Amino acid sequence: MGTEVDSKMDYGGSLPVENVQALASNNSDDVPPHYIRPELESDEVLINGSLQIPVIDMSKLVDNDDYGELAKLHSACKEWGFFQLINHGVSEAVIEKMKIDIQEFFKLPLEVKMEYAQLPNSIEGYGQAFVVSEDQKLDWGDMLFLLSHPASIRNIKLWPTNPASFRSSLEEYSWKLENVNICLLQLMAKNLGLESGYLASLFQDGIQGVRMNYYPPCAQANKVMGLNRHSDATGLTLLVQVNQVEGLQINKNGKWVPIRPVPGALIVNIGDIIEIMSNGEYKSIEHRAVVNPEKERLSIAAFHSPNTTTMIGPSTDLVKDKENYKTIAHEEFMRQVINSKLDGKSLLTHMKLEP
Ligand SMILES: O=C(O)CCC(=O)C(=O)O
Repeated sequence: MGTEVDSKMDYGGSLPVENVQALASNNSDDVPPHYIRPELESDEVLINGSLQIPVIDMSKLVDNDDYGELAKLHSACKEWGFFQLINHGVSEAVIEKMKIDIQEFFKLPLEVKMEYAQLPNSIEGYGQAFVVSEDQKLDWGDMLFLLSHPASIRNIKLWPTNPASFRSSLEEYSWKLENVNICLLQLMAKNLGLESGYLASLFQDGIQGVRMNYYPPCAQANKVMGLNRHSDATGLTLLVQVNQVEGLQINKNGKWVPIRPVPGALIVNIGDIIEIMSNGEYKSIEHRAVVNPEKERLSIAAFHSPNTTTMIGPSTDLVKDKENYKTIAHEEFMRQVINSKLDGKSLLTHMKLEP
């Protein structure tokens, strides 16, 4: 495991905010006004289960070069920007160990968790992200965010040693997901008509960050948001829901679709960088996490970005008639992401070239 922090990764941080788990443990029905979002009342949420994202079988894609499954993957990336991946090759044991350890971590007393608190000007560690002003609405959740790949950028002091197996669980989990990411990028490149190694080569020594989310129950669950609507700024995100409590919703044609995780599946979504690189053929989709009135919810999202030397812009092979997005340096792109609040697809709007 790496022990150094690469100063190139210090792109900015978040303002410190109150710990939500501690706030929720007061057992009061009163929720401070800066968590209450009146605009949620008018949101349309589809009945749970009435519409679901596609399920893609990785074993069919890899072993048999199954053209039907490849076509299904292509359409999931174009039409949904989200899918559930089954038979992905990451063993249940690896995922379970990670799930158990992160649950144990969030159960620790606040003062122990605070040993891994975010440092000023960095989003790594225990705390919150994307808080950029004193008067913005806050999310009803805490997180532990760690950079996991490449090993040289890890800030190992922020990797919990309690529970004792946490570091090895995350090490193994993050490697396995890194492999799934590369494999999916090869298949997507093929589907886009690019050379199959094109996207994978940009992400091969790229940055992987793992965000572990803890959403406490909230007496006014329908008025707060665990994680506000956003698209992921990165390439591909691989997400697992840790316990049985659902809460992920994706935006489809202006309506919110609650996701029902298939047991054992990884939930995959296209991030802004893949939307940009595909010149808009694949779409990053807005999603959010809602809160349960009675039960805590946890999730683990692994984000994958290209290596730091990559220019973020459309692949020239996909710019047929029109280039739809600007091209900027990866460092500049990341700086913009980390210093913005989570607000739908606003960052991507800045990257769009005029029609
Ligand atoms: O908790 C979830 O299901 C969603 C998490 C998420 O979107 C994120 O961490 O960016």
